[in-house]
This record gives sequence, C-alpha cells and structure tokens, in this order.
Amino acid sequence: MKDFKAKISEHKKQFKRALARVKDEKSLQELRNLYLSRKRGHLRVLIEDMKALKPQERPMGGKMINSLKTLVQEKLESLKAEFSADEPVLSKFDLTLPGRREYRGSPHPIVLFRQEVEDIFLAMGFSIEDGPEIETDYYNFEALNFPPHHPARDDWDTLYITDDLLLRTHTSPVQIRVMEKRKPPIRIIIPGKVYRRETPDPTHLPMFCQVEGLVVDQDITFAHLKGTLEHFLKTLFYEKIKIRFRPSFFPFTEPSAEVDIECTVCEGENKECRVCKGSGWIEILGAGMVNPQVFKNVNIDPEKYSGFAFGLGIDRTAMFAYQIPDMRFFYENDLRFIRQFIQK
Ligand code: FA5
Repeated sequence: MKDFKAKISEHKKQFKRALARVKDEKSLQELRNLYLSRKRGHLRVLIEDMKALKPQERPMGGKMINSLKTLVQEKLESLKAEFSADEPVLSKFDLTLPGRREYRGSPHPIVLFRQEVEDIFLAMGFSIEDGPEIETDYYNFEALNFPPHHPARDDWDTLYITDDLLLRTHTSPVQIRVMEKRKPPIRIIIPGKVYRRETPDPTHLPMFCQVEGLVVDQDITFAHLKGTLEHFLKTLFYEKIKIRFRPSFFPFTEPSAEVDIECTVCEGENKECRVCKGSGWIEILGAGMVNPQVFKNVNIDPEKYSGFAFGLGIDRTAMFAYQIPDMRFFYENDLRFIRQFIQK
C-alpha cells in the first residue's frame, strides 16, 4: 500500500510539472492523453496496479486514484478555458453566416394603415380633426338625431360612465363638435378609437378605429360622395376593385348608404368564407348626405348648405387590405404577427 501511495503522489508532482510546461492546445491534449487515455493513460495503469493490493486496501487505493483523476481533470479544464479566452475574437464568429437584424420598435399595423388612409385624404385637400373618446350622450346620439329611446341606439350600445357620459360608439360626434365651431366650407377627416358592446369575432371588435369624413359646402351632392369614396377605395386597394353602394339607414344622414367591397380574402370563390360568409362582399363603411336636422342642431342653414359624411372601419378595412382572415390578430400582441408589418 505504501508503494501505491508513493506512486500516486509522484504522479501528482509530475503532472503539476508537466502542466507548467503546457503552452498550447496541442500540448494540452498530449498531457490529457498521457493521464486520461482509456488504453494507456497513467490512470488506467494505476487501476491495473490495484490488483496487486490486498482486497481490504483496494477501497483506499480507489479513493487515491479518484483524487488524482479529479486534480488532473480540473487543472486541464481550467487551462483549456484560459486558452479559449485568449483566442482572437474574430475566430469565434462565423463571418460567412447572414447577419442578425436587430428588432427596432415600429408603429402598430393599424397605426400604419391609418396613416395610409390619412395620406389619401390629405392629398384630396382634407384636414385632420380630433375629438374626445369619452363623450356625452348629446354629441354621441342626440345631436346626431337619435332621440332618447330611439331603437337605432341599440346598434350602438356601449359602456356608460354615468347616465350622460359614455365611451363614444363612432367618430360621428366630432362632426357636431367641428360644425359648432366652424362654418362651411368644411372638408375634414376624423380618425380615432371607438367602443361598442360587442362580442369579438373575426369581423367585430369591442374597441376599434374609425375614420370619419365630413364635407359641407354649397351644392354638395351624392355624386361628390360617390366620387370621393370611389377615388379613395381605388387608391387604397387597386384600380379595378369592385365597390357597391347599398341603401341603408343612419339617423344623421339622408339618404344613407353602406359601402361594400369585394371580399379580398376569398374573392367570392368560397361559400364557406368566414369573412364574407360566402356572399363575396364585405361592408367597410357607412355614409350619406348630412341630414338637414343635424345642420339645424349646429346652426348651419340647410337651405344654403349641403354635405356628405362617411365613417370607415379602419381595422376591418386593414384586414381586407392585408388579407388577414381575423381582425382579432391585430390585438393579440403576438410579435410574430406584428413584425410582418414593420416598416423597412
Ligand atoms: C357608423 O359608425 C356611422 N357613424 C358611420 C357613418 C358616418 C354613417 C357618417 C354615415 C355618416 P357603422 O356602425 O356601420 O356606422 O360602422 C361603420 C364601420 O365601422 C363599419 O362599416 C365597419 O367597417 C366598422 N365597424 C362597425 N362595427 C365594428 C366592430 N364591432 N368591429 C370592427 N369594425 C366595426
């Protein structure tokens, strides 16, 4: 046993001396082989030598071999780490790999789309107005010719803060706010968020964005409304997009229409389409000639002036422009989805 112990301590000394002479990866590997090689390494030989020990001495012999092995492994590992820290930085990178693009923040896709809509109207000579998202019953309903208890209010149900204050259900109240302050000619758009008591589905959200449009001047006709909206939709989508005006009802316009475009998701080909429900058409805005009663409410003479107004759903239109089958994707905050719209 004495001899065995002496052998181990001699190995420890020799290993330390050899370690001090290691200069590079190659000599490090040679030293590793000298001690740890499974076939002829010193440790392997020591294990063989244990056979010469008495059975009761063997556990102690095993412990001594293990302590030598641990020493050898630890010293070799730490020297290896030193070598790789000294390596020139460039050799750690594969310069042939394509670069990784840093993600920079970007406006939300709906904001980007709203800007596109705004640019088209700005080019037509419209200016941009703004109004509060918390509205009074008067501006959201009454001034727009919805008397209290009028059944049309049901389609625009919302969250009430008090009996008189509510989250606005459309951008139309800003028409009233602007016409109270300013006399014709008026040519404005009003982008903003609106709220409704609504269960989310692929084409409905309880919070969404609209762009309101209002033109008031002398001799404004339905032809102006039609021409303006057609020019807008052809610029936003493509020249040959199919557009249809459907008679409709809004208390604040007369006559009124809803405007549909062809379904850009299925192009009218899919009877099961969840977006157009197989009809091939999708509604994106409401419009009409300003009701004379609304002019009276803001002291504009309906005998002298006429006008048109429209309200476009931005999220719903963006959904079709980007050919996305579900509007809820815009608000799930999944970066894999959002990042597709980043401005390059
Ligand atoms: C209105 O909100 C009227 N204020 C529009 C208007 C303005 C008519 C001026 C006449 C004159 P409507 O509820 O239909 O109308 O909404 C207009 C558009 O908003 C719809 O065509 C649709 O594109 C979008 N929209 C309506 N409800 C939702 C909803 N729950 N989620 C997402 N978009 C919606």
